[in-house]
Amino acid sequence: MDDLNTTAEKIKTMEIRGAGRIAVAASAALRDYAISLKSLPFDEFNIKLEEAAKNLVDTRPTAVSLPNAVALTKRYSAENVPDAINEIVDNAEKFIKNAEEALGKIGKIGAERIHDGDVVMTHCNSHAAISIIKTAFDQGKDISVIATESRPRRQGFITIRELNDYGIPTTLIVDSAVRLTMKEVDLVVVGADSISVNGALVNKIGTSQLALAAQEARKNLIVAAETYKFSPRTLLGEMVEIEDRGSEEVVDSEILRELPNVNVKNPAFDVTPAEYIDLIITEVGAFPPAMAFTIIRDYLGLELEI
Ligand code: RI2
Repeated sequence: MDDLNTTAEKIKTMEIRGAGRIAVAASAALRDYAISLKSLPFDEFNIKLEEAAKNLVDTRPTAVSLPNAVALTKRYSAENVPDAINEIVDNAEKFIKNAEEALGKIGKIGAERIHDGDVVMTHCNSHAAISIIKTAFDQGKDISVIATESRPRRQGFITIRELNDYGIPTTLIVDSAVRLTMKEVDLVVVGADSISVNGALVNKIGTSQLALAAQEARKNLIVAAETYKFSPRTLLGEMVEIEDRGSEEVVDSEILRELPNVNVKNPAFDVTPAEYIDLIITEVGAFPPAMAFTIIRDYLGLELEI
């Protein structure tokens, strides 16, 4: 279970992060773990695999890409270990290939929404959102980006480095400058950790602030999300859990020790209601958020459980 535990730990500590990358890493880890169980009797194999799946899913609660990837990878109908392993390996290869191809497709579809001369605002670090921005740039459009810092972990720095290296003119702002800066923006593009059946978006804390400011300034907000970022469990009434992370991400523990009456709250995600979202760009097309149920039914299946 060593490699699996290592991957689980890297997801927990955010060494592996980003809803898409977490999903791909979990699928690969489960595949390799299943292969390592090849000499076990079938009933033991089943138990170990369930434990491993739970171990991965429990690392971070919010990005539904993680339980979706695990559920899609560990599905098998075989009743013996070698055949079950073959199915799991096939599932993982398929999931990882689709996830990689999805980014290119999302880029192509989403880039249609970016026009020559546009200023695009983005938040945090989303590979799907960046794929749209890079594709528009590759098409020769003269665009620039405003990227938020994304406190507390400042994933905005990953974004600005990536855009810089690609040659895209980029301006970094602190999160609290979003509303003031919105008047310069033509389009907001963000990623997704989860999308629920009512079309609400769960994404990095502060996303809903971009959405509010965009709506006030009459600018469109589009979401870049692979179909596996939609949450089938929200069909059963389940709410997406918002991850609370440690206070040390926000303020130095030394400082906090001197402030016994101060409590720090560090929610990592927030919810943007569907009415603030213009379109969700997936690898199978651009949909209004009201079509979330259709995407869950047609591309994930209603019985997806872990
Ligand atoms: P991609 C990230 O979460 C951000 O919230 C980002 O918008 C989302 O995952 C999707 O990222 P975190 O892992 O899958 O930084 O598009 O907490 O890369």
